Amino acid sequence: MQTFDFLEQIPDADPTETARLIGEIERSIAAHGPERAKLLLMRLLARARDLGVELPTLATTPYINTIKTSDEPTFPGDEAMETRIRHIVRWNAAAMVLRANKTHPGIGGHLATYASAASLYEVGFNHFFRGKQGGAGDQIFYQGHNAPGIYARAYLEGRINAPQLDRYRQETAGHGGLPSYPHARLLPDFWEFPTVSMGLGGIGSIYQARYNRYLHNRSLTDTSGSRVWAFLGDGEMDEPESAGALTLAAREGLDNLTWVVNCNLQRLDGPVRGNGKIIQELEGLFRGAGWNVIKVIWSREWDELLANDAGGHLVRKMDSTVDGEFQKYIVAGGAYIREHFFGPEPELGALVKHLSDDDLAHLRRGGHDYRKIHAAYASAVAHKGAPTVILAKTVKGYSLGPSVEATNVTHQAKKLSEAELFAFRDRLGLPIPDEKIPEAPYYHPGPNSPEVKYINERRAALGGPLPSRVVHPVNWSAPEAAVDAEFAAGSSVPVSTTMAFAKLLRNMLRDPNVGQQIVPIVPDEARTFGMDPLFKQSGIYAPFGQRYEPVDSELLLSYRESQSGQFLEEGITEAGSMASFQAASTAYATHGVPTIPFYVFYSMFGFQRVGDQIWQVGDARGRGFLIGATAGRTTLAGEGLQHDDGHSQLIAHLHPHVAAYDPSFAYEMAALIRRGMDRMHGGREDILYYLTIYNENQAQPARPEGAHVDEGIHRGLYRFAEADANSSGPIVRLFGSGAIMGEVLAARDLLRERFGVRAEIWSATSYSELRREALVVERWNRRHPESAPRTSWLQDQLGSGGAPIVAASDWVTALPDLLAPWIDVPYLVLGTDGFGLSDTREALRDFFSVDAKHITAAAMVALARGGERTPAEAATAIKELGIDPDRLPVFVLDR
Ligand SMILES: Cc1ncc(C[n+]2csc(CCOP(=O)(O)OP(=O)(O)O)c2C)c(N)n1
Ligand SMILES: [Mg+2]
Repeated sequence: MQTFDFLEQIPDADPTETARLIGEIERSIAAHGPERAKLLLMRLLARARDLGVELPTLATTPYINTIKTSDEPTFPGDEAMETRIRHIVRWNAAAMVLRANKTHPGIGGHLATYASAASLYEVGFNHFFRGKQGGAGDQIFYQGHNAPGIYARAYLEGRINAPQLDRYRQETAGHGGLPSYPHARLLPDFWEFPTVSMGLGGIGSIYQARYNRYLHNRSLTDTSGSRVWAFLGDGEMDEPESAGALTLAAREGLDNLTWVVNCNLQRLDGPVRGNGKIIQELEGLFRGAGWNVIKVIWSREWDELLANDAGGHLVRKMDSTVDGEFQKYIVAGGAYIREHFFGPEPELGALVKHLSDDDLAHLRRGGHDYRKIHAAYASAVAHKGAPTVILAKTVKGYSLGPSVEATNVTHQAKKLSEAELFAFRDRLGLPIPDEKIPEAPYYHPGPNSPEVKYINERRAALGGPLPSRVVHPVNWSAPEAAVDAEFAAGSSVPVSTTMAFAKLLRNMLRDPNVGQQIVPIVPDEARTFGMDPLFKQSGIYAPFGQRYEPVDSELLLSYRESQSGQFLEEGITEAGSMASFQAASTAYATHGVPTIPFYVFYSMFGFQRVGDQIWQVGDARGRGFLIGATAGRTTLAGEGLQHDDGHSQLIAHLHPHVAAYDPSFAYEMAALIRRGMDRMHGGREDILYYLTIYNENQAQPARPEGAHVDEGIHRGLYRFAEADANSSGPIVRLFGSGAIMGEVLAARDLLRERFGVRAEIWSATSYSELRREALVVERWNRRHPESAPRTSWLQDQLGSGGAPIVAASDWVTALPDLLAPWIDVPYLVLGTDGFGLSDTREALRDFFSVDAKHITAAAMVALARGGERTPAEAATAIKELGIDPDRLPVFVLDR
């Protein structure tokens, strides 16, 4: 309960007047009770607000519709026709799930979610959602489990055929199979925004609306004709990603955003808030965050009852009934409702005396009433200055019959008995012959039927069918040579790859070809990465500009916010940053604008923190660059366990759309970025590049000449330096990457100077890409045992046999081990398995055994295994290098 003690600190100019007013309220409470006082106070609030008094908003309002009946606009459609259409869609949505599960028991699918949401979508499709003819149209995030309903509607429109419906959840046959949920990766002409991982649709939609504004404010395209709609479940609102970015939407005044939360009061296991009221809870949450809230709780059948309830008994009962009871009323039927909802108070009983039990059971929830939904959508679209959420109360499994409707098992229902199917058909009034019912046939009234004509006319008037994903052809010009020419020359002044990246980014932002399309995204770390000078150059995006003079305004490189700012400085939200990344990386399709996001973050807080969103971007067919900065378990010294990343490269390998690279040198990084952009926008590959960059200053060599270098950087491996031809001694091959390349180069010197061993240096830019190609080759060989075996880039570069290999990196040993099946010489891998800890770089590299001396020792052992040195010589080397042979490996410490 809120306390009002603070009031005593505010001076009161007229205590007598205050006392008089309080006395009035006290008298009213004494005479009429607290309910009337509540009403009086709310009336006073409303009047004061009309008179321009700014008052804090009430977090919640009574449990009734926000829009009063007399304010509802006339429903503009043919309601009877739209109801028939909905009935057909309902039937087919259920039929496709039933048929799929009959043919393949256990294949899955959902009946109940769409059954509750059908009207919410129908009103959108018939009256609000704008298609893509003549512009980008609206962006719609469909709640994932509604997919059958969305397919069924496309079937009625003639965009999907019956054989396709029959291949729901049977995708491997190739074209025609329908994915379980909205997956652009799998059905790229249809779905746009992946949503089914709960919460990601919510945060994604907010940043999509925000990105629409960004594109507009930066004059990259006119997005004023687009609205973002997001449909979420009430259970889904528990996800931090659903609720976590609400304030951003309000702060930035995103009135181009409408959410519809389908409040069917149930999630998968049971009630969302059986002991409370989810709609009220969400109302408080959204209003507190600054959203416009519209509750659609009751259908038109309740209007009359509410109007006749002079004593306020009905509202009171609505307010005090918990969701678990509301769910029970649906299951238990009219007599139960009369007894338990209207029964306890005589005034309530009197209100419904004229209604039969059946009538009571048909008092609908507002989310099933076209008129109420339309009024809410119309009001949302007209609302200025803030996003709107519509909290629509519905019944889960609505219309599917008593075994499904509002039961606790409704979410997973995939079957209806024959009797239930007959009843369902009768309820929907569809002319499906009795003998066909057992096979749950699809019903289509024919392409020339009034229903199909109607929906197609409605969609034509609204700009074409939805969902649909269109990739507009864009003219792509690669950056000019000046952008990265300087990196080929190298630098004798030690610089980190992070500094080099900041320089490259600056150059790209100035490039006439791609400069405007680059979208730098940072979660409050630009200074850490040396990117803060770019704030002044490019500006930080701020929809309302800069309303203050920054503290550093005197300085050359000040903090500059601007409406046309290019930087997305997101604040401390990796999830928000990834949502921006998704919007930016898919803008080539959504808006036909090939923006190129560079999301730069602490590598530790990337794949493991927002991995599901990176996966989602893969589904959405995003194109862009993830830059994992401060990478490496030992290179980010001093930060310790929660910061030191030694495994994101391995996680990245598991994301099929991600090409992951660990460049050692600035020229490699520059080449990778150039090639990456070209693949994404020149070659139209829907891929992400993940580059890890480090904060250790190292001398940057010049780029060696040679085709093997050019190609090897991208394939994942090339020989950076040959063994010294002017001396003798056995040869070892050293693989290095990232900052550990510095240790590898130092090991080369140690080996030569102290042990008479010559080393070849190989730059392993991507173990991940090498393995992928090797697997493709291996698969071909496996399937063609009689043909001459093909070889991969890795095999071609290494040849068969030859010098043993030592691979060292700042990553877990499993990363270089990805290549083990294809290496036929001794292959020793050094890495950073285990938790990180804080210390100096030097100490950490000794601790994890990835420094020059450990690489040297491993090289001696590798030579011993290859027979070019004796085991005794290797043991001596270990001793001479000061390595304790019996120290336990890091990853078994403290187990
Ligand atoms: C991140 C994540 N966790 C769990 C699930 C599994 N799941 C799918 S639907 C669902 C319940 C959804 O309830 P609600 O959001 O209320 O949607 P409704 O079907 O009731 O409309 C759950 C837990 C998921 N899809 N994603
Ligand atoms: Mg629900």
